[in-house]
Amino acid sequence: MPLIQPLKMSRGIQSSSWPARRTDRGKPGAPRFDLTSYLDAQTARINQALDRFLPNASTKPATIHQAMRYSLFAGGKRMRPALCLAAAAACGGSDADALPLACAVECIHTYSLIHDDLPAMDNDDYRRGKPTNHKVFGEGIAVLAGDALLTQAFELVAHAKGWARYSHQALLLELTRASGSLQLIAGQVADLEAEGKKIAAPELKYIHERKTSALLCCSVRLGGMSADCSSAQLSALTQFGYNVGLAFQIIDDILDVTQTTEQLGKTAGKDTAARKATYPSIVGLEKSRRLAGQLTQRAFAALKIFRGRAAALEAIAQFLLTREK
Ligand code: GRG
Repeated sequence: MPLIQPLKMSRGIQSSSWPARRTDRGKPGAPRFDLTSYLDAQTARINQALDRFLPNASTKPATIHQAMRYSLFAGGKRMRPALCLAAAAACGGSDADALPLACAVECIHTYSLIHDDLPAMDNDDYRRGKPTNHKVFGEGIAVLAGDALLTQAFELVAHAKGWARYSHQALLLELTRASGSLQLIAGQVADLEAEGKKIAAPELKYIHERKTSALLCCSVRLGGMSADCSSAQLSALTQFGYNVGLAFQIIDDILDVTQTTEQLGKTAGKDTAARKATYPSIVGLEKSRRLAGQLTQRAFAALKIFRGRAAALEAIAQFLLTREK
């Protein structure tokens, strides 16, 4: 039995159910998981920890610390750190132990967005509902703010406890592999090189696996590691994170063509303008939605091993499938 009621996908997700509200879809009779309260509480916890870990805005050189904090606290959804904490909980761990790793992932994610927005990359003026970092601080400082956030992430790993099964070396390898030239950067390179070209679905999947899924997957794996999880639990989290990551990027591509700039807090319609290959452009909107639903079902199936302790992971995956921004 899947942990949450399966979506009806015989003819794709029905338009009346798309997009759904920000709530979970529990089994009939099962206690409802209040995702809104959960995410609000975790976001506050993550923001507090980030604020504590980062040099304050007046620390010399103040410009760089202001620029780092500007993007970090601009109002991101905090999905990667929330997933990290939820994975820790599924494996019997604590928020306190997982927080340095959750914050590390958010620092890497924010760095990637700052650099992605630069004129040399996607050249965007708007992110997280605000002018992009380089628009406020200039290109030089934006490059450095991204570099500093990336470096900060590794310092945060050093603040983690280290566990019997997972040493600091294992944690560092996890983060460096997900964000290095074989994953996050590889995805971005392939994305840049594919611009304006016709590519097929397997190449697009290659990009999504690296550009998006790798860091999402790393987030849940690090959460599990912070709970000294078993290898079976780590494999389950890997399956979950991989599939949620792929679904996340398909939804992101759908939202790019269905939502407005105001709704998204970032420039809508960028993919079409840049002639980027996306699932909607290759297979159409309905099939893209169906694919994202199927990937989310696979993610749910991976959670069976946690026997009811993965309610937060499940609810976040459902929310990511039905989100509107
Ligand atoms: C090293 C020069 C250099 C650049 C690195 C790797 C990289 C640039 C950019 C990749 C960034 C990217 C656009 C990844 C796609 C993943 C994605 C859809 C990000 C948006 O994530 P959300 O929706 O954003 O979680 P918020 O703002 O809510 O955190």
